[in-house]
Amino acid sequence: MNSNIDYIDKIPNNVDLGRDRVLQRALEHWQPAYMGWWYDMGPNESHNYDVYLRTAISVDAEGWAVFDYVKMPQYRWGIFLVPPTAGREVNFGVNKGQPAWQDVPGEYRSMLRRLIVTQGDTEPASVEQQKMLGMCAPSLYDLRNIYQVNVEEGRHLWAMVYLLHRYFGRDGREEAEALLERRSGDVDNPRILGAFNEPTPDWLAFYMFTFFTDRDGKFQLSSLAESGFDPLARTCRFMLTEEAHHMFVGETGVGRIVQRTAELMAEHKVDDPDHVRALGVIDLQTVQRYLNFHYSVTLDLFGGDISSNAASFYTTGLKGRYEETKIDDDHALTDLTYKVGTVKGGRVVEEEIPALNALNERLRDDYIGEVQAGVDRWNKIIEKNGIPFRLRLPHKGFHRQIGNFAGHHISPEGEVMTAAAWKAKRDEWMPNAADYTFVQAMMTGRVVEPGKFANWIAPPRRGIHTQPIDFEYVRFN
Ligand code: BYC
Repeated sequence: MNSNIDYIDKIPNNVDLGRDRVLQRALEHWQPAYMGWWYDMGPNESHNYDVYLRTAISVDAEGWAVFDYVKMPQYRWGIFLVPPTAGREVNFGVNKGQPAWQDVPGEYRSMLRRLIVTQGDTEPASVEQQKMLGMCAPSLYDLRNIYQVNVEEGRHLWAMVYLLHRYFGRDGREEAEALLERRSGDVDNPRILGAFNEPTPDWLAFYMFTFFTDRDGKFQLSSLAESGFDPLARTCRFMLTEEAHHMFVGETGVGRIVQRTAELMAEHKVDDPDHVRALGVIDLQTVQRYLNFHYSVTLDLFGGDISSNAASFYTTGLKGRYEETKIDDDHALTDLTYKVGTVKGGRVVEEEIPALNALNERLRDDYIGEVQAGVDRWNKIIEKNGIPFRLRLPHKGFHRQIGNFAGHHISPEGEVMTAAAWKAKRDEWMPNAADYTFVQAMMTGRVVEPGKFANWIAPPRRGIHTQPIDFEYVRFN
């Protein structure tokens, strides 16, 4: 890591890294620490495998997704920003109409750094959460997909570290180091946001995570892609191109589990969950409980329903709304209101609050719309097999730890309950110890024969990047 040639070869980039001495020096320290973190916390026992991965080597159509066998420690984690838009402006808040900032506006420095650090912290966290799952992958296709997700989360960490190193000097470097020191679930030094400290103990949890939680990533990155701080906006735009595959893995993963279960239920004419489990597949009630859990912890990731932080991020021009520039209003939100849910007199009611303070809630609502469409697609699979069961999203207030609903006990139907009544129902609504034991017992070994799939999941409709489903996506050496 000490010649210019190495940088250009090993770190594909479009930020002129070969000539940026300051950035080079910062990376000289950070890159070995990153590799140390990858060897420790990256996918277990995977370092010598050849994995059929896509690597971004440039931002154009030919370069952003190059497929080949790669050993993951040799993956070329690169630094890419979408090309600048000439004349781009700050598009919202009190600075609307100013030229977009190419440097950090001094008065917003700490707020901006905090946003970047919070975003950056989620990326290695998810790799840590998924560390052990390769050991029980249902197929080579799925194994390759989780590794793809993992290396790209690694690259997303690089994207945020680039911003910290390039624009925040010494404290940026310190924050970049701390990103490699926190650990998902650690009691003393946990990851910043709640969901990123929850275990991802099995593949159903992994697919739920990539469907629900990676989609929070999509909505947060989309809001940051509106930022008046142009380097952040351009970085996040490029990250979004990669995020799409992660959500695809989640949606099709849950979809394939649901499909396999529904097919066997129809074939054997059973609907009792115990009978379904006896067929070696995951009953739909358990799928629903996992859904309830992952949906609710992900809703928390959007922050409080009423947030002065969110108002400041917006007013300053640092973080916009989802598709900000497509919205037809004043982009200042001064006199507008927005409805948020809250608990009053033992019931969930809605109240109007200033739209500026409701930006987290608004983004959460945008997210919920997209999630509902995915659940509808899962239900189509069940319906097609003639099974009357339907998956559904629980009430927004169900099992919340952040915001207006935190501290209340709300059923999936939206009924406010006593703590004792809620707790008595908890194991019907959320994955319980027996569910985890059952699901994990099903996922003890790894399926390694090309084209073979574990009994509990249907094969995908097609392979990756025009390869057949029975392609050798991972070679174990
Ligand atoms: N857990 O004003 P409030 C992704 C804290 S996922 C713990 O309501 P704010 C990915 C909050 O920090 C996308 N703490 O919230 C997915 C604040 O603390 P301080 C990640 C929480 O600030 C899968 C206090 O509570 N990106 O990319 O408006 C795989 C009051 O909060 C939580 C981002 O999140 C929580 N859930 O909004 C890989 C974007 N929620 O200041 C990757 C950047 C809130 O009192 N982050 N708190 O110490 C943000 O925009 C904001 O920080 C948040 C919170 C939306 C997260």
